[in-house]
Amino acid sequence: MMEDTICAVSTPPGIGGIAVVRISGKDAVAIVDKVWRGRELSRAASHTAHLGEIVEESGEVLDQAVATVFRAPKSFTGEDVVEVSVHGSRWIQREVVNLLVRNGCRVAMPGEFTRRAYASGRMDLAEAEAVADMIASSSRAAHRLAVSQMKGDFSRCLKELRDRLLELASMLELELDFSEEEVEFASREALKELAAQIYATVSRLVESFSTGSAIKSGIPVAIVGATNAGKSTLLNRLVGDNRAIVSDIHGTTRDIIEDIMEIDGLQFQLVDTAGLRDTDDVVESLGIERTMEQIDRASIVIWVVDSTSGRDEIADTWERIHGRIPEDAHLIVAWNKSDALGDGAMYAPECSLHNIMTSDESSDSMSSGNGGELSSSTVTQQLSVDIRPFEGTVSEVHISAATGSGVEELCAKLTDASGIGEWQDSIVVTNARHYEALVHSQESVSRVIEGLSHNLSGDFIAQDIRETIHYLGEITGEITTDDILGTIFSRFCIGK
Ligand SMILES: Nc1nc2c(ncn2[C@@H]2O[C@H](COP(=O)(O)OP(=O)(O)OP(=O)(O)O)[C@@H](O)[C@H]2O)c(=O)[nH]1
Ligand SMILES: [Mg+2]
Repeated sequence: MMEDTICAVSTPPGIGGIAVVRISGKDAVAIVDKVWRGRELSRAASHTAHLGEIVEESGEVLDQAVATVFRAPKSFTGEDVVEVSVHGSRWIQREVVNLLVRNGCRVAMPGEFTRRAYASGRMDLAEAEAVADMIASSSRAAHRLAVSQMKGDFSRCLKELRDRLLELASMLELELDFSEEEVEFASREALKELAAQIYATVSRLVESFSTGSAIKSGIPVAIVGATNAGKSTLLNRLVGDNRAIVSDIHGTTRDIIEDIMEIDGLQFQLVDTAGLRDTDDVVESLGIERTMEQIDRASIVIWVVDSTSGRDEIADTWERIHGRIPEDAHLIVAWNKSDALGDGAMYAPECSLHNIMTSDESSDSMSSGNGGELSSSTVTQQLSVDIRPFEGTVSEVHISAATGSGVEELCAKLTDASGIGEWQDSIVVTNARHYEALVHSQESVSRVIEGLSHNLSGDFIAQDIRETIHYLGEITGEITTDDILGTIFSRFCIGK
């Protein structure tokens, strides 16, 4: 396959000012020269650009173009590469590719340029996949992750892990060679410590995936609450557009309404939902079911509460949602309509999380040994409905979706809840294939640790270490089958 010289349009399909046709392979320069009128490219130095004409066999000029020459191995693919910039008409693009094919090129398969870059050792598999991620990235944060991975930060970290595992394995294997003499080259304690360090690093990478994948595809945020709480008003305010219908009729929104918002380069997928209440209306009930599904899959739930509503209403909504919020999700309680509360009382007495979320038992336990909690528990005692407490991460904010007051603070809370801060400057795993391999390596490292603490024989432990090395190698492509490579690169588009 690598004998072929391949070509494809590398710019997106459609009409543009210019289009770039990329040619890679050992005959790249010679083939372009056959259709090129201008300075002979085979005599041009690497990394130089030349103005000329693309000429058909009949002598007819197809287009004026610029050809940039990159010589092996200092090119994207590691092979000789020519990038020809032509005018962006669809017809020109197609004819140039046809002309190149008639002169000895083969049309590239999806991802084939990147696959060649991988095969020639220009980049490892994780870096190659980062190229695809970067092409697909739609927010600054996703782009930043892809760039860091493409530069090889992740691969370096994996290489370091691999080296340490090899060190561990070689110490154990050395012992096996001298097993007759019962020597211990490495103290078990030192080995255990090394294994624990490796486990910690792998675990952190595994843990980073939920943030990584959220950043890559946008963080799912469900906006939920009772009817008329102001959810749609809030959605419109956040996306700066009249996206959803707002009215003072209860049950205005009956389906989910999605939109995207970016804060500091981080993308959030906002979903406005049907308000929660008992209803006989079939369509509204279906809408409410969808609301519940959105809560299930949210990383962040914004519970919009109408601060002017009664405590029982608020408690009723809490009863409906609190069991559905995923354990690792963040709940932000947005006390809305703060503008309608009047000057005297800043907030209605209901407007406190403690008031809403504590049951009698928990407020008892909270108030024990803490005199400051006394007043809250007094309030709780006045409550007629028993509300269960929430174990997850909660914060609250007072807003007016109508005037915009407090919304900036809400956005800051969204950024906090995204978890991005914790991962600043650390390596974040964004790829499901890498995640899977890391989970496998985590499992085998934990067996190594177990083996060491149970004083298992060295060859058992060495076996688990080799398995860990294998899984890590899968990520960077040191250990990969053609099948895996085929699947990975087929996801790229043609020309990449
Ligand atoms: N004073 C005041 N009114 C608000 C505020 N936010 C929303 N409203 C009003 O509350 C009413 C309901 O607003 P919506 O945004 O439609 O409420 P919703 O939660 O989407 O309601 P459903 O779609 O029925 O579940 C409308 O009349 C809004 O103008 C606010 O911050 N202050
Ligand atoms: Mg609505």
